[in-house]
Amino acid sequence: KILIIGACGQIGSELTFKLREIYGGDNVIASDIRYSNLDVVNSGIFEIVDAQDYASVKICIEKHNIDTVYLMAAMLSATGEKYPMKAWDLNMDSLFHVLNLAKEGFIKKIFWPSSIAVFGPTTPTANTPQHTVMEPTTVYGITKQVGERWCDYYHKKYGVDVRGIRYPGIVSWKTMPGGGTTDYAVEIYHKAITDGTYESFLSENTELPMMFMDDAINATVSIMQATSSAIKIRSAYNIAAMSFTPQQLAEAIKKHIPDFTITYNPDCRQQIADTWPKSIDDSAARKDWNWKHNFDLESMTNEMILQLKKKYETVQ
Ligand code: VAH
Repeated sequence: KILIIGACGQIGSELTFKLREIYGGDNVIASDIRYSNLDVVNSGIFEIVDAQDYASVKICIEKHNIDTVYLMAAMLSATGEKYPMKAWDLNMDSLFHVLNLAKEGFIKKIFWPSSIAVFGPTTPTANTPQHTVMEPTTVYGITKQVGERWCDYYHKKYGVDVRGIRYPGIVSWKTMPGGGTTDYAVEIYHKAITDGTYESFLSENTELPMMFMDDAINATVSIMQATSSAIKIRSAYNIAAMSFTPQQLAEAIKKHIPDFTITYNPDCRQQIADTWPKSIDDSAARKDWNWKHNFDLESMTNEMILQLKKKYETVQ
């Protein structure tokens, strides 16, 4: 049985629906610290689990006979800068509880999300390699870098079958992201439809690696379905689909909404974005477990506009 911790979040919610589709609703238990996404809560088995509380996690694992855990709970980059110690405690306590439960034999397989936030201002920004200098300057990036080291350590020392992916910015329409630096790339689509204009908190030429949610979910499912011997890297794999700037994204939206306008008012998140890569080399993932993306900026924008127009029409 599968447990998703952080099932109400941007990735966790779509992962829940996808895993229920693949493995059957009764085999997938969704959990979060509160009932913050009623679509997830009301569409299958749901438990309140506090990822920072070892007993809370262990009780759920024993109650539902869980053998696989997707740990999707974390505090993201922007919020993490506001509450550094909370970000450290949440992101690290939750990882240690799940790694230790696996070490003690209660869990067989773990998915743990890393991020391009592990890279910092001294990392080569173009086609950033799988193995390179990583001096992250955000608390979130530090938790992801050290989390990768612990995952690799628990695999080598205790044989824990943990697998990870360095997600780029993720664009989705079903659930809003929370507290990220790349959230502009989701907000802009909503505002383009509801207001016809968007004030970007990143400057027009801020190029970042991005990915449509469907590709991110497919990557997550496929790395977990790969045979253990195929997973050569137990920290976390680079994956990539596209890179774009707010200006390029606005141009893609204008093809659907010609009168859409964008303005720029960079805030504190600009300093975070400036430390991250512009593009990512994901050849290791493509080689080891046949990763490939399907969506580019145009096809993602087609899908986002189509789905959000439907979503807002039903609301009005
Ligand atoms: C964030 N969406 O903005 C996350 C992600 C690469 C960005 O880690 O913090």
